[in-house]
Amino acid sequence: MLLQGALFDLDGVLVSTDEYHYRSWKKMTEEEGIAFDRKVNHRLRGVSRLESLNIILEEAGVEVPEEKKSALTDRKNAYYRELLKDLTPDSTLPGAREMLTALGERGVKIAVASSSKNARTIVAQIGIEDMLDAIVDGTEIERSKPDPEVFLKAAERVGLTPSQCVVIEDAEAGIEAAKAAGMKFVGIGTPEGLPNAEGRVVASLAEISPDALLQ
Ligand code: B16
Ligand code: MG
Repeated sequence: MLLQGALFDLDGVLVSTDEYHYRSWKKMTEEEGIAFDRKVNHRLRGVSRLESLNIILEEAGVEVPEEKKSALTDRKNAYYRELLKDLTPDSTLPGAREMLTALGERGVKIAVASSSKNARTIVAQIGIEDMLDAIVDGTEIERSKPDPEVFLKAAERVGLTPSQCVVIEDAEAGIEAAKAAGMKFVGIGTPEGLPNAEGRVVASLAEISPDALLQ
């Protein structure tokens, strides 16, 4: 029996906004004299904005009073939203658009399940709204990945049970969330970058067929 729902993470799976996140965190941390590199950035995949800042500060050994944190995350988000203006339909990652089309033709329910509060802007910029049955984003959840909340909400939104859904994720936190939700999963990236995906990893959506994804 093939699965009936595909729940896609957004950043790093359908579109490479992960690079924009890196560049905007880098700009803000450089201005503040806070150490930050790509290795730390990898830990931010799928993690909420405030939690991302906390990870950066912890890695850099810097303490910032709670009340000052929102000024830093707001500034990072302003830089990030400026970069988002460059997104076009051509910005979708290899195989993403083809996969959404093929799944839609098979009658599979498709949702975007993202920790990002900017997810709806991104979806609109890359022009995939019409291919989706639901979007659950960072504004609708209380607990970000690895908590399963975003995926459970997305399954509910498309009228399916967790066991009928596959999650497609580029983040360790997202794979953890899929497992906690009781869903199948496919990792996008490398087996080393996603150790908890237990080898169920492909480099991009161009490397897997719709049927293989649904098995
Ligand atoms: P925002 P995803 C996540 O999106 C990103 O991977 C993560 O790096 C980011 O911190 C998070 O969204 C919050 O994003 O600042 O736009 O609300 O991978 O879950 O689609
Ligand atoms: Mg992601």
